[in-house]
Amino acid sequence: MIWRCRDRDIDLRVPLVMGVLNVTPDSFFDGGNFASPEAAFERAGTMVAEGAAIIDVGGESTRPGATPIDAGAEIERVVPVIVKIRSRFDVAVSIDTSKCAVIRAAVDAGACIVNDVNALRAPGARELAASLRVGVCLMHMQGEPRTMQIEPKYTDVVREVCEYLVLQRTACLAAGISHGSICLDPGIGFGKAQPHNLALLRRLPELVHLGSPLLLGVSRKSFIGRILGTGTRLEPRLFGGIGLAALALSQGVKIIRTHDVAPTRAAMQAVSAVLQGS
Ligand code: 8Y4
Repeated sequence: MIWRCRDRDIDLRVPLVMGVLNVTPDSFFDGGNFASPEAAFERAGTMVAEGAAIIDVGGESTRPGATPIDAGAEIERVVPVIVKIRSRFDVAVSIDTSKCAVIRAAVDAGACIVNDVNALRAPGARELAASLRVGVCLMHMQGEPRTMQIEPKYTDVVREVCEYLVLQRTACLAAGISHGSICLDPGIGFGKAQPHNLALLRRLPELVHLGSPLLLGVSRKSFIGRILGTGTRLEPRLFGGIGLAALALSQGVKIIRTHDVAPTRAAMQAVSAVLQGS
């Protein structure tokens, strides 16, 4: 299984880590925020050394309650960091954005993947991704970041997430994006209550069955703190997240998006070694 990302063929026969790099002066600190380009670049170097195959660069916070910024400001934040990462490391860079102008600038700077929590629903985004031949990650979200955690509702969350992802994938194919360039993501925590997140993680094979590689982000998310009853403390969330990454991998997920590259990579290598024999 190969993920075609512009000039890069990413081999997904082995599971990969996507390292989170937030280039945001966000006051809601999750340990993944690096305001200056220098600090962000240094953090990227650490994640590459720890075994990240992809660095996910984001210039706008997508968390609940975050305030949006304009494309110009977002470009100013992410482009210098992408250029510097690509000049020093042979690593794939994904751009975490929904905006066409940011996609264009980031790919021009050296990004080869678009990670869009809005699944390329912005006008012209699918056509742009098709013309750039980038890899795309289509993520499910109910509602929009500002209000998505106010009473999320589903009849069957797994069925509805699957239907949404298939619909968005079909629209991408119609716009000219190659099947081999598409990966899917259930969007843990994006318009989901606790039982919804747990159902998605319990029934990942139904998402794997859709036939595109699956990416999953659970790292440091609040639903883990809720499981553990440890509030906002990061360390328990880290350990819980490692367990969930192992669970996800054993169910067929190919890419784990995480703030904690080294421990996630070790857990994945261990799980991967066992799965080799199956
Ligand atoms: C604490 C730590 C509280 C982290 C909230 C968070 C995903 C994603 C995000 C994901 C894909 C986040 C950009 C949310 N999550 N992209 N982005 N999949 N594809 N929240 O799960 O990390 S940001």
